[in-house]
Amino acid sequence: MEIRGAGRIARAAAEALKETATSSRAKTPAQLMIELTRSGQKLKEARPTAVSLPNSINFILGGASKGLTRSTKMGALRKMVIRLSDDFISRSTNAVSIIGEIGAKRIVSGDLVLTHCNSEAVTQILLDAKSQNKEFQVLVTETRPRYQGRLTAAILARNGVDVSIIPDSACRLYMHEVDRVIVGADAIASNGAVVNKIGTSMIAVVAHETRTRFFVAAETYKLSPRTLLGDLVEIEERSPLEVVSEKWMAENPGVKVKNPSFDITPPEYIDLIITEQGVFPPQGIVFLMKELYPEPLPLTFE
Ligand code: RUB
Repeated sequence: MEIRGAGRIARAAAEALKETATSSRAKTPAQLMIELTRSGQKLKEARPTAVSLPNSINFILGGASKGLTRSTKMGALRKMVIRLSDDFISRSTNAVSIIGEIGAKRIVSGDLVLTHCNSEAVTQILLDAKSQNKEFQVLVTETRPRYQGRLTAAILARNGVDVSIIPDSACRLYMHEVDRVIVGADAIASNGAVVNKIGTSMIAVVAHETRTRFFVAAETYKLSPRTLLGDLVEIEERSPLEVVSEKWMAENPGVKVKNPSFDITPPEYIDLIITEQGVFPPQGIVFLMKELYPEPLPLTFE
């Protein structure tokens, strides 16, 4: 959790592979590939829900294995991995800024926008809208149990956005005043369902009730190609100590604590998915996914 948010996680994985390639003592390209594959596997296990993580690793290692021939020398392989990592990182940061540009068009002066958790893509949209001198207000949920909403609120306030934090449980009370909800994503399934911070689906249901627009902002490497084959996205379960203290647990030994970190919002509750490739209704995501990932399981690194 020192590195959090699906986009940052993906870029950190790319940095880590670059680091492996740079510092490896492998003597042959084959040894280096084995080492990189092990690093990639370990990185993938770090956060099971953010599909940006395996997508980033597969982009780099898949690219390296495609570019590898019998005559490739160690130095060349190292350089290739470094170049692919840098390429992923710059595509990722570029995608966030394009999403900012596209998404800001959807915000108009006078809007009340609600967001949940802390998403770089959503924050970029709001900051871009602000820099275009649009005057709007933002409600940010606290996002229990780790309060990532405070991060979002602090960034927005520092940039002059009129922002208020509300308890997660106050969403329904305010929803009739909200013009649009914008959230990020950790993974998007082939049917357009969005996996994001726990509580997102509850907000989507409430938005549906009041016919409030519900947008998702996500780079295309959040699309989960494995879901084309019927795989489900794993939901990370975090420590009960994020919810209650160790002391409280000891005093109440009969109480079990559950702490799922993400939930799934079905496509029926989503109006639009904003990506760096344009905006899509959730039902259209499958076509983008097939175009971007023509071979959903192309690698031996899975
Ligand atoms: C963060 C979270 C964010 C998505 C998208 O959860 O759910 O909404 O990761 O973020 P956590 P981004 O804090 O548990 O990692 O747009 O920055 O990729």
